Amino acid sequence: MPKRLTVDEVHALAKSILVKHGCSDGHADAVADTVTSAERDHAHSHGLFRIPGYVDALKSGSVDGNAVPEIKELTPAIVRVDGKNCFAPLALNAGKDCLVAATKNIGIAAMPLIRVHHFAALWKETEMFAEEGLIAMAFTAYMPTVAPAGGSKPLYGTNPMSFAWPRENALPMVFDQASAAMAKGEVMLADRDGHPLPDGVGITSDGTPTNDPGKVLDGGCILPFGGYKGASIALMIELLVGPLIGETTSPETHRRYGSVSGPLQGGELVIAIDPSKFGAASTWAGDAEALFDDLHAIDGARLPGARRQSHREGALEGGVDINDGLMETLEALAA
Ligand code: NDP
Ligand code: PYC
Repeated sequence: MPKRLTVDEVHALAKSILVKHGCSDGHADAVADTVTSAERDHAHSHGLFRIPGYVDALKSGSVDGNAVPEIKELTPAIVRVDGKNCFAPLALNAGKDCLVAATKNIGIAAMPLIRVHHFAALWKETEMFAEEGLIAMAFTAYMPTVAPAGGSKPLYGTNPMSFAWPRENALPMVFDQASAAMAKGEVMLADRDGHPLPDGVGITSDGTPTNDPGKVLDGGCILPFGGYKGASIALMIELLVGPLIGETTSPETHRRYGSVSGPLQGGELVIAIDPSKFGAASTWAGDAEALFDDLHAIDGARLPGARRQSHREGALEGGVDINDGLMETLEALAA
């Protein structure tokens, strides 16, 4: 029987491990919030499963668990956060209010984050802006894991993007998807749990299609979602979170920091939009709801994010099950 923890216990466990391994209270709290939200929403590939990687990064010194992120207004619409080698969650929190203020003032604003180590699911990072009434998009890259269209060697990161749309009487609509056919974290969970991958997710080191997650992780690579279309989105994300903001692309991240385990230094970009400033202040929300109603009128269709959000209440009331092996690892890290 897997061990069941309350959401508060998940947070306390994550935070205590991070503090023990060198994180300040603020960083430990911010990462624990991220990990706990993932467990609460059954996004297990980016929940407690990531704690050993966060600890590896602290132990190797690649991440500074005490860094104080620095905010700089590059223009009235561009608020840059320099994480100074910290985990991304506290850097994001540090810049949040400035981005919200700039967006509400100008209508559209962006927050590049540099020198951050990102290891999380991206939906939380747009949902938090939708909770402030803003539309938000977020992007980050990783290290070479995904083959470009036509190739069979890893080049792009699994490069997620998230988009959130605020709603008046419902949770925001949020999608969050890797530009890979499957996030690497999901491939790792399939490997751990002995599940085959669906067709079209991965190839072996010699380019042969495989359903074996172990072979994908051992020198193979993940394919982009939707062939060349997903590959172009992966490329766009590399450009937005690398060259545009003065951070590394996935291949460059690998060249510089590839020998380190856990989350590697890189960039993130958040773009926020104030829907009340685009000329449809009194209609945008209702018109969007009409579209959502049209979608729901189609049998079998649902909004992205709805499955994830549907787990929330149950987890807050009844807790979440933690995989046995993972629990042992976490207890050892906490001891
Ligand atoms: P999925 O393919 O599981 O889901 C992608 C999106 O599609 C979700 O918003 C999901 O909503 C939605 N969706 C799934 N099925 C349907 C459906 N039938 N109808 C409508 N919408 C649907 O996720 P990925 O494997 O692509 O990514 C998993 C996680 O990994 C993400 O949170 C991502 O941020 C994270 N990641 C992080 C990286 C990093 O560098 N930090 C790199 C890559 C990934 P729902 O959840 O409700 O099913
Ligand atoms: O699941 O692909 C992934 C991932 C990369 C970095 C964090 N998560």
